Amino acid sequence: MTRRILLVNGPNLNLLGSREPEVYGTATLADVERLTAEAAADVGFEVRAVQSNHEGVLIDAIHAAREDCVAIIINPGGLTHTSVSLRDALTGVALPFAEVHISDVYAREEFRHHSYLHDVAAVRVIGEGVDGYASAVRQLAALIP
Ligand code: CA2
Repeated sequence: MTRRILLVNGPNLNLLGSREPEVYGTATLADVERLTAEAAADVGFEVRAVQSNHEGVLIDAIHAAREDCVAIIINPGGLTHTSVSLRDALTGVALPFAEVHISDVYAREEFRHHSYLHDVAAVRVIGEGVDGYASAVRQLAALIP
C-alpha cells in the first residue's frame, strides 16, 4: 500500500494567517499543508490534505482514509472540545492518528482543556505552532513499520 497520511484541518483553520496572529502565527493553511507534505516526504510518506468547516465532510474524509492511508494527522479545531462523532470516526477507522493544536490549549480558556481525542490519539502535539504538524509526521512515522 502507498504510505499516505491524511491531513485533516477542521473548522476555521482556513482562516490561518489572516487573523489572530498572536494566537496562531502568520502561516496560512497552504503553508501548513506544504510543510506537512515536505516533512512527510522526508520520511517516505505522501500527504492528502483536507480542510472543512463541516463536521460531516471531515468524518467522510476520515472514513475514506481506510482505503488508502496508513495514518491521520488531525487538528479538529473547536470540534476537539465538542465532538463525540469525530472521535467515533477516528476510532472506527482504527488508523493511528496524531492530534495537533497550534496553540497551547492548556494555557487558554478552561473549555479548551478537554479533548474528546486525548485518550485515543497515538500522538499529541500541542502548542508548538505550525511546526507541530511536522513533529506529528515524524512521531507517527516512527510508529509505522
Ligand atoms: O490551537 C489549535 O490548533 C486549535 O485547535 C485551533 C482551534 C481552537 O478552537 C482550538 O481550541 C485550538 C480554532 C481554529 C481557528 O483558527 C483560526 C485561525 C486564524 C484566525 C481565526 C481562527
